[in-house]
Amino acid sequence: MGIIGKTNVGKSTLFAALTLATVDIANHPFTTIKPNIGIGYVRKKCVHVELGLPQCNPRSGYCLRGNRFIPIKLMDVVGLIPGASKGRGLGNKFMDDLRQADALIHVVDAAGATDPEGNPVRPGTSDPVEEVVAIQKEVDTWFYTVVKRLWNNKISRHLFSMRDPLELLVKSLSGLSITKYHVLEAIRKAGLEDKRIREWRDEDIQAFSKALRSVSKPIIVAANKADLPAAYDNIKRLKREFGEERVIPISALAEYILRKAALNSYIVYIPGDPEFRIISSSKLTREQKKALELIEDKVLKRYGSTGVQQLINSVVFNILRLIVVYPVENHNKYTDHHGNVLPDAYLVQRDTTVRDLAYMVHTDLGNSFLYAINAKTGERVGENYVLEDNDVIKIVAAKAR
Ligand SMILES: Nc1nc2c(ncn2[C@@H]2O[C@H](COP(=O)(O)OP(=O)(O)OP(=O)(O)O)[C@@H](O)[C@H]2O)c(=O)[nH]1
Ligand SMILES: [Mg+2]
Repeated sequence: MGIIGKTNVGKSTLFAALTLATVDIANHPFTTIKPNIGIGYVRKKCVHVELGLPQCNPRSGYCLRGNRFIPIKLMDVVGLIPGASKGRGLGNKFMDDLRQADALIHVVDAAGATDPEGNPVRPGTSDPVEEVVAIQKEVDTWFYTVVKRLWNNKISRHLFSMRDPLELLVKSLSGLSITKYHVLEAIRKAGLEDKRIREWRDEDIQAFSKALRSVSKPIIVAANKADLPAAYDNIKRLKREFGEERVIPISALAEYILRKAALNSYIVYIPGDPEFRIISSSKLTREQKKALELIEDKVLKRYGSTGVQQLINSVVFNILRLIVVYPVENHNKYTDHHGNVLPDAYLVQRDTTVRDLAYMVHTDLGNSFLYAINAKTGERVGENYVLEDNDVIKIVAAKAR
């Protein structure tokens, strides 16, 4: 996931809240000058609860009170200003870093406390709806520039000699984490199914890249600074304008403070929870107590959470529509050969087959695949079995020679 947005809106604060990494945060434009890369977690009820097991032993991520936290890669990039796609600000740099992203989190200043160039202004001054439109226009322009460049340098040259222009298109775009599915969807969305690729004109390429951006790098809006009263009405407007499920109100700062406080054992807080508990009030300074009270009052009571975990979950489960599957080696005990219970949780696409899963675990396992066992039912399943959410799977392969 890429974290994008105007400069000085809280992208790095969100990144730090999600990864607990130490990064530069400051109230002025262009604090971040190089991308930050880290690991955050999506939260899901762990299948060990459903299986009636006391606990699990994740190899990566962790499990807290029945909630499995599964790792995802995050990138916080430099901020944008109008004209970024033409090189204003640090625009050009931003663009290249996001090639690998499967989805984009667009952080906006929902309190309108920064101008279009990212300078601090009185909350309520700027319009976050305009900010969303302006920044997403920059992203689409960048995408078009990249596609057009590929078209001129790679695609157009071979378009007439290639038997299958679609394959050429898919291959040329693969560096942007784009699949054949994305390309076909974009062609459909742009209404270009009946037009031969060889005959596409510039406006067709433009419509195609706009559609391609939206299917291959879907954007969710993180309406940040939701703790400030100036954000309340703006959040309603953002939801009305861009859709209820595409706009998630968050307070990155509140989440950051809660996660840090939990790390220092001042409070008990599980990311995504509607509340926290103070462990020992005497350890806290007056300022710290005040900050926690404010978070409780202005954020948790109002929105039901800081919104940060909901944001990540929304991207993974509502937008990318991924499911979670657990490969195991012992299907009776749900363990690997060391006895670790449910050691791995994989986020996979909905149409993934058990054979695809075998390849994800290890190429050899994919190559020598014989059959699999659905650990919950004890049934044997063949290579074309399509995985379901929360499946626990043992893969049986031919012995290595
Ligand atoms: N009130 C409030 N302020 C926030 C919140 N999140 C971030 N901020 C403040 O916004 C300012 C900018 O935060 P950064 O995280 O550095 O913003 P950025 O988008 O990474 O900025 P650049 O890297 O400069 O583009 C800081 O003063 C933060 O404390 C929030 O949820 N609420
Ligand atoms: Mg930053």
